[in-house]
Amino acid sequence: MTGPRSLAAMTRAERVLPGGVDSPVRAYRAVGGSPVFVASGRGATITDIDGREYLDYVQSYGPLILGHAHPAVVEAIRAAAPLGTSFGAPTEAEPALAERIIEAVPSIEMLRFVSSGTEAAMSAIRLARAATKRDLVLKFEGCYHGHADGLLVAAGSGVATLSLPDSAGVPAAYAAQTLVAPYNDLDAVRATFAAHPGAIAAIIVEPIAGNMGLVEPAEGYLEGLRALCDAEGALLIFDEVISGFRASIGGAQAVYDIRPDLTVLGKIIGGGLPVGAYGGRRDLMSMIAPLGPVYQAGTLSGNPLAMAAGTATLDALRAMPDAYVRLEALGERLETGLRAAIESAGVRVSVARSGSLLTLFFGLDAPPTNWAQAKQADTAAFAKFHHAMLEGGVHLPPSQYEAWFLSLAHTDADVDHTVAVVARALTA
Ligand code: KE4
Repeated sequence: MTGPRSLAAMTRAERVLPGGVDSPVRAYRAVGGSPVFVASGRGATITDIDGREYLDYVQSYGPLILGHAHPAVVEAIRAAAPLGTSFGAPTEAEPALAERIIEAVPSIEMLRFVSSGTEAAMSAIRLARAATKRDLVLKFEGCYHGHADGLLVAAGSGVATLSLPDSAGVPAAYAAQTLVAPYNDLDAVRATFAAHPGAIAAIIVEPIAGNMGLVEPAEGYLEGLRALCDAEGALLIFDEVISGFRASIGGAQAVYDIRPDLTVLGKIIGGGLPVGAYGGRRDLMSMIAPLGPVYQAGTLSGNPLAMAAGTATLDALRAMPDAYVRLEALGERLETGLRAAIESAGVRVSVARSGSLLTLFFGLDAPPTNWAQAKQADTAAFAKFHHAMLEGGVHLPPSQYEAWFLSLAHTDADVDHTVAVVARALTA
């Protein structure tokens, strides 16, 4: 039950913030009830303003691969702050972080920092359109790339038809520049290119999808996208805002051995502070102002505190040679425990996992491979489960269509405790 201070805080927040929040998912509209307000986080746990502690699998939706308030990250911010919080002038902190990203992700030869994943995706698409002199962009149902107008679109009636706005305020003309196809369906991509020959600037894709719940790419899917882009003269943009530095130190592109033309990053590279980045082939990035004709700018881009937090995060990851072995082991332990709990509860719930990302799909006998399948999930059952987990002291993303995020601060005991709470919540 949400505590009295959180309830009062929500009443206060709703007077001044739409829905009382600064990002819609946080308002619990998908699960009902009123959100807990967080007072603090440390490692794998958060404490709400009523003093209740929770094991946390939201972890800010991905940035906190080290867990909350990691000492190295806090110290980096503490050291940077007294020197000044922002200058509007270059600092060495920017190439310092950029060099670390470029070293880890070979397809990125040059990059530009921005302040969110949305800004990064929006800018990468502008660059792709400039480089190819084409206007159309192909994205996939169930993938999310931030809230830039052209990306808030729903699939048109047919696969190759132009899209419709999926948000108020997006002009039909903007939406029509974006095509939408089902994820994990290469025939649909072929059909889309055939319907729009020479007109598609780029494909943008989450190589490991985390916004319809966790959906992995089918065998050969990413390779197929790469080949089709090469054949059609379109650019391949990997949106690794979630998977970057999470799937491996080189992201999903290293795991699947695919070289995209451009990569979109965010979350982990900022260590919990506002950072996004887009980068890739030097010939493409050299088109970005002030070098070239593609304009993009930002007052707080490359912010020194955010650079410090991101650098500390990547340095901590590099200092742990077994970081990704550990994350995989934690994920496997959690998955194994959840499967056993589901089996003994005799409920229709399927488990999807990729490394430290996991989703339980309620009402589905198998993990979905695309949005059409994912949207069949029993969201009411998920909502009931979410509240039972909260009562049990486990804080999950309040949506069937988000992933759980494990961190290096989670322990085997945390995972085992989570499984025990799940076992009770499934039959609550
Ligand atoms: P931001 O603008 O929120 O930093 O990044 C947008 C974005 C881009 N690409 C991918 C693959 C993303 O997952 C996101 C944002 N992720 C959501 C959670 N799935 C952020 C949570 C929220 O919107 O509050």
